[in-house]
Amino acid sequence: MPTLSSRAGRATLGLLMLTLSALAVVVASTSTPVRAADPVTVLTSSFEDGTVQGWARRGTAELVENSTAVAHAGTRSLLTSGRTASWNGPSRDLLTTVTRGTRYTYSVWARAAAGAGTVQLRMSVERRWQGTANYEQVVNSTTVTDGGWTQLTGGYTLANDADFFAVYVETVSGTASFHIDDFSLSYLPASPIQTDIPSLKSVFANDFPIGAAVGRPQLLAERGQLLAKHFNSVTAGNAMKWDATEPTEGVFTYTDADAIVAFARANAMLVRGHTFVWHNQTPAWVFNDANGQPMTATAANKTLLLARLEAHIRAVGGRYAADVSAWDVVNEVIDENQSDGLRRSTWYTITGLDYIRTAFRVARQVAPNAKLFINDYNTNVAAKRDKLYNLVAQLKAEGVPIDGVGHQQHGNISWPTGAETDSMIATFIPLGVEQQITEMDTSIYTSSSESFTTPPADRLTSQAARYKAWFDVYRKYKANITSVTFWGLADDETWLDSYPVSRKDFPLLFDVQLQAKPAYWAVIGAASPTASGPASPSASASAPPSPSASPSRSASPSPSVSPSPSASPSASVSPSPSASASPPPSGSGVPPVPCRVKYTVTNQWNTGFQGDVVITNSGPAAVNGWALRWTFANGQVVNQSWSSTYAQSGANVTITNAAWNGAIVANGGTVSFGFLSSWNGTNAKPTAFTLNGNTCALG
Ligand code: 9MR
Repeated sequence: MPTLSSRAGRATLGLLMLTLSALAVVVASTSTPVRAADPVTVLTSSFEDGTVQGWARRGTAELVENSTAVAHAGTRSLLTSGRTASWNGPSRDLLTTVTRGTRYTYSVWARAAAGAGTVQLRMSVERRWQGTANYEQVVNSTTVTDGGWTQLTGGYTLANDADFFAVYVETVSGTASFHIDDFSLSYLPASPIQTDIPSLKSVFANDFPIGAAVGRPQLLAERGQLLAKHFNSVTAGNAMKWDATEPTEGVFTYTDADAIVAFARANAMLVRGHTFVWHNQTPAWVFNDANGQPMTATAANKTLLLARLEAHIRAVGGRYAADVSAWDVVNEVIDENQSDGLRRSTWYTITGLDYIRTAFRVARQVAPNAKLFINDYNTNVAAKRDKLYNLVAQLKAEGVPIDGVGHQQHGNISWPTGAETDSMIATFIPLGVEQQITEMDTSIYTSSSESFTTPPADRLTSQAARYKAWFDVYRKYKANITSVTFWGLADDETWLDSYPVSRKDFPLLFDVQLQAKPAYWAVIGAASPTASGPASPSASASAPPSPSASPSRSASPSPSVSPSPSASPSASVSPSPSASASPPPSGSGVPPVPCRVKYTVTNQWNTGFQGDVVITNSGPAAVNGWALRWTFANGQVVNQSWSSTYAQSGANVTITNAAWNGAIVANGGTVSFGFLSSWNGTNAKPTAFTLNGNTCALG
């Protein structure tokens, strides 16, 4: 693999081709705002010198030659003709050009040869390791004509071991001749991740694990650091699916899944398994009958298909039985447009409901420690939600071992609302199942006709508000929600770049350079430190100053849920009924200690810190509405809190409950909240706390 210095040398040579300024964005950390570097081009092929510049044919028959017939720029291009297979086309060896773990942008201009009309082209890579080849697409099917040039652009990270690596251009079908020109390969130099911001997993430590769906690229270099810093759960985005694990019957491949599980082990992360049964990404052989023909609905085929399903789950589920804490056993089986609510997949048409029953039964046997989920999208849509509810109720009544419902939560900047998300969760509570948010992201688009190469500031502000509305609901229902997972790590790589149309999308909490976005600050309950910059929430956003900004009491944040008057006592609330209902133990002579407070500094950086507080009601009466008070010794000033409302007068801090957590059940019930505060010099923990006027025990 090339060293950094050799890469820098090539970079200098390639600086003429800087065409990706659209990806250069302003980023910031809490301490030092940094400007993203410009992209660096490591290879270009213009063909203007009359040679093929290292390009060669993939097959044995086609002709790859320098051509003066047409040119994208200058007078020459590369023509490929005489092709005998769709996958044979011009190829360029890149093994010593790319660095493993770096995401490159691949760009090439293409044009069908004169008289070839319209063809579909795509750009792919072939990587090999010890004799095994893998093929992946960098740019999906793109329409190209003989009347002009079309650009194919996409991103790819070589993350696996490779002893051969090449890019090539191919037709989707047919053997038309075509030209390519002005190929370029470039990358954005990595920015260091922000190490001085609160980690998501610590902010939500008392609520639920926070996860990200990843592939191998997300385990490496800065992306691996970002993953390990913020997340304590991981989902394999593709690596545990059927096409990845059993591409051929009985032949199992675990290379990428093993790498993800090893990373999770090394970093003490939970693993969500995704997924045993889906109608997509399932190899064709699964649905072929004993004669290799597509199955029809016969008893023999049903037996065969269920046997394959069982064998698959035994192998994959068994391999990861010690590692996977939750499996998406079946994925996307609901179709709300069917009267019975069941998707008419091949699984369904051959086996009816039995594929679901079999999958859960076998999964329980081979992975007895994993929680078993049914996972779906649009579960916030009432019609779909209710069909899913009915199916889960039926399966549970039958004794099918189903533990939970997974809500994918693929949304956009205006949908679904907090209220829709709230009723999505509330609906399933009576079933007594766990609920997990499994694939969350928030597209910046609300229609397929929009396209931005950099995300407009107002979209990022709306996105932040959308995420905040959802997280308010998740926190409210934290007793029912056992995991919250994003479908991706950062905006540099998202499935939404190619769905529903090809365009760049920016749906996650970290930007293309892995820096925290306004959505990140909204989710953790603080304002973006880039508040005056181009990609920040508006100044009127209901958010407090950043952890590094000087605190301003007037910029008091709204808590994650506006407290309702009935459940939110004022800071000057007098002792709660629980105090009077809790007489001192007779004869002890010791004042009652009806509460216990655990105060933890979970993160501390140069000027700020994050505190998490757990209050335990150790008295015999329920608390209904609470105010916790302490005094800071070193001038600390609270500037944000969540799951609560804060007020501070001098050194005296008063935290009151949010609308939804005013009740603390008797004899050991707990509530928790978090806050951000400034500090300077010394940050001693408070030594005394009162709850509704009663002194609490510590720890
Ligand atoms: O993120 C996955 C993407 O890389 C695949 O190309 C895609 C196609 O099948 O599947 C994506 O993941 C899907 C997940 O497995 C199920 N819910 C929808 C997700 C986004 O399409």
